[in-house]
Amino acid sequence: MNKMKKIKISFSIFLLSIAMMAHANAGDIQGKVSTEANKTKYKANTIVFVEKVDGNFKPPAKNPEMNQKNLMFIPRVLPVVVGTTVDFLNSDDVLHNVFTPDGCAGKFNLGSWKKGEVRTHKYDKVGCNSVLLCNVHPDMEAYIIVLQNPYFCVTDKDGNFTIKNVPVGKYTIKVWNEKLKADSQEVIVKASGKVELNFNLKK
Ligand SMILES: [Cu+2]
Repeated sequence: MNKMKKIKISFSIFLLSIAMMAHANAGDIQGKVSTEANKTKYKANTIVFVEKVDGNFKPPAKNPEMNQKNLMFIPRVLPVVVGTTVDFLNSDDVLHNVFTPDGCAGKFNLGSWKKGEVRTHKYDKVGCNSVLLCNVHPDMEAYIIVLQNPYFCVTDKDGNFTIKNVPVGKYTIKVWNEKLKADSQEVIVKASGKVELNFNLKK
């Protein structure tokens, strides 16, 4: 083997090991939330999250949006990393309001505003589960949950969730649902592969 070829091969091995290391430090936590037969509509919009991960996590560069459209808050539930500012957008032709009676979120009332306008609120208390209401439309309701880290997921309509790229370690995984009992399980994320995890939530 000539010298050039040797160098090329060792460089390829070097690149390959870097690629493998990037994947070896984290894994996905994947599973399903199920409920009692008469509560299946609550499988969706369950927040599954890692309670505590070492480190400090910054809020996302772009503020997550809570929309008011067709007389509904969209999304129904919004998990955010502590310190996140949420944009409240009115997409309807009517005036909407946003307020919360919950102390952990500062009992704010942002007033009322028209279509296309955005007002904001910063969520800075980890563990705060607060409701959002509109004083113009009493049926409107949504929830914002403030978490320590960005390793969270909202279940789809069938209760499926995947929390991606969780650093290797031992964690408590918690679930939050607006109508069902909170639950938790311990998991170990290893350097290889996925962790399977299922929850059966009770009223
Ligand atoms: Cu409204």
